[in-house]
This record gives sequence, C-alpha cells and structure tokens, in this order.
Amino acid sequence: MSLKACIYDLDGVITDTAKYHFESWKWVAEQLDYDLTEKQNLKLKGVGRKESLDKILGWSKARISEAEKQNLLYKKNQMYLEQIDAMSPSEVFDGFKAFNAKAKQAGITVAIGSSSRNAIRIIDKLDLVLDFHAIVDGGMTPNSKPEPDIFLMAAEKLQIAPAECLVIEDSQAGLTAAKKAGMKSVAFGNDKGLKGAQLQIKNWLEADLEKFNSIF
Ligand code: B16
Ligand code: MG
Repeated sequence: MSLKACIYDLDGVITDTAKYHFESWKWVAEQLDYDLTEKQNLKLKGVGRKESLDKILGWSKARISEAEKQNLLYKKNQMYLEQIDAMSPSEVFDGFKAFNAKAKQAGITVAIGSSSRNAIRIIDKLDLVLDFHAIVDGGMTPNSKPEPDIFLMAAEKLQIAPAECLVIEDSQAGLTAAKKAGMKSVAFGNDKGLKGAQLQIKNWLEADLEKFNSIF
C-alpha cells in the first residue's frame, strides 16, 4: 500500500472562507432573534449548507416554515457569494501551491473534496482550476460530510483505491467522512480536539511528503 492520491478539503485547508460564512450565518441567526457565537460557527465547519441551518435552528429553538427555511438559505448564499466574488489568488494559504506541485511531480494524483456547493466558484477565484485532476463538491453527491460520499466520488474520479488516498481536512465532519471512506487523513490547523487523523499539521509549511508517505 502506498500514497497515490491526495484529496484536499477546500474551506479551511486551501483558503479561509469560514470568516465569510460566519458573517452570513450571523445575519441568518439575527433573523431568528439569536446571537451566533464564533465557537458555534466552528461547529459548522465542513457541514453542508442545509445541515448548518438545521443546527442554528436547533440552537435558537426557532420554528419556521419550509418556505422560510428556503428563503433564509437563498439569502445566506447571496450574501456569501458577494464575499466570495471579491476573493483573489492572494487568499490561497502559503505553501499550498508548492506542496501540490511537489506531490504531482512525485506522481501523486490530486483532487478537491468539498462540502461546498460553491467550491468551483471559489477555486476559480483562487485561480486553481487547472491545479487538480478532479473536483468534487457538495452538489454532486446525495450525502455531504460526515458521510463518505464526497471522498469516495473523488477516489473514483481519480481511479485510485480509497485505501491509497490521503484526505487533508480541517473539520471533524471531514475527518469522520475520511474514516468512513476507508481513507487515511491529516488534520489541518490548530484545533487540538480533532479526532481520527493519523497526523496533524498546523499549516502547509509543515507539510512533508515523506511524512505523509510514512502513514501508508
Ligand atoms: P456552501 P469544506 C464547507 O466546505 C464549509 O466548511 C462549511 O462551513 C459550509 O457550510 C459548507 O462547505 C457548505 O458550503 O454554503 O458554499 O455550499 O470545508 O467541505 O470545503
Ligand atoms: Mg473545511
């Protein structure tokens, strides 16, 4: 068994969109007379859009109709897209492009596996469309993270067995999805509470292909 594919999460691993999600989710919470905290926003990492609203509704105990839900989801996304459309390649995390180039040079195939239905738009803004062999987003599979569908579809597109894929993820939902997919994983970022990964790195400058290989 050896490392044949890297499947990267997008939000929180390649760029920081959490701050943009937070502003728009905070607005949604205000419409429900609820104050969303940054700590709660962390619990929405990697969780799909609809499932995130369900969590906020649970915290706020607000009861709204299905039509109101759809309306809030639409408006949340419009607010978020305004922020996304102002993004630029300078928002790619330091060291990512160098690591990805090195991995590809070593013959490793690379894909994006994101819960975001806006993933392709973000990747385009970051000018990374040509940097991956496959892109799978939350709109392409029936179930989002923590279910394994997104990562399994990425492996299928790359034609690599799940056991030879390495997922790089910043969220617990994503690490759980990787495990359910039968894939190894690297936790990304400072969150010491993340469980299930074989390794953790704080940022891309700490990424080491040799170390990643040694997991297999
Ligand atoms: P959208 P990832 C996830 O992306 C985000 O972490 C999460 O906060 C967001 O709710 C979800 O995408 C859905 O995003 O509203 O754009 O469809 O981390 O899996 O790349
Ligand atoms: Mg993420």
